[in-house]
Amino acid sequence: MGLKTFLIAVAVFCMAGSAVAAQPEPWQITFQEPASPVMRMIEEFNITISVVIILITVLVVVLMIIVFFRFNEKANPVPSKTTHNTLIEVMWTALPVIILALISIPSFKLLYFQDRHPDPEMTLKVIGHQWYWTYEYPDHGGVAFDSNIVPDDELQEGQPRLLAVDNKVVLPVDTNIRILTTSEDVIHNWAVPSFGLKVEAIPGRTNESWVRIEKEDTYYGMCSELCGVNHGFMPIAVEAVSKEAFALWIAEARKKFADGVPHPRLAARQE
Ligand SMILES: [Cu+2]
Repeated sequence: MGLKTFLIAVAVFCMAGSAVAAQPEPWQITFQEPASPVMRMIEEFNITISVVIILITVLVVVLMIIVFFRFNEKANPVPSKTTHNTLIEVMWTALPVIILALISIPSFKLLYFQDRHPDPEMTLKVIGHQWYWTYEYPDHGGVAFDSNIVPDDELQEGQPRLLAVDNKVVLPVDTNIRILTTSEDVIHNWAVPSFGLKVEAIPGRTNESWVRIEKEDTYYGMCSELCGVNHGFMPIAVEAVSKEAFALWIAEARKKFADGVPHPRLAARQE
């Protein structure tokens, strides 16, 4: 294979990972296409870290090659008796510390950016169960529903196996959405790669994160905390739609899931 053919093959391979958003692809090696500011920042951070890793690896390999050739028995029959070199020892202690300190700056920036949004426009509450998810829209009349996997024998055209669900979470694009997660049995984890979200759902505790979806699409994710035998069968499907389409959907959902009456749990809270 010529160099040109090889480079084209590599390019096609890399593009295959990013051509389709929102769900894993066969032979994918990179992240799914980012669809939120947080995931964009994670991707940038990943590039920064990769550059640091590559530079350090190259430096160490070059030093080792120099040692192999200059200080082997043949090239250097009478070895030096040197045991200490203060300057080098200070350098190999201080440099890694400085590199780590520098990495911590973008790292903490990202950590606080993804932690929570100061001014969310709406809230989605996610409740983990063995083995399905419940979604609540507390500021939209308490719409609440369960979301179960579509079993293999009921899959319809275009529904991805092990990822499709009966009731997708519908969310508006270009909206700062607070995500609250909790669980009613064991620890689950609500993870959607394109959003850069991986939030623990812990019984007796509410965790917070946020998302701002940038593009209309269907986004898939999975429970990412070992939670029992059907851990692999509680996928997440988020349908991101325009704000207008979301308003229509939520009006329908209020009839379909709650008959216009708030979910019992929410009704109790509002009293
Ligand atoms: Cu789970």
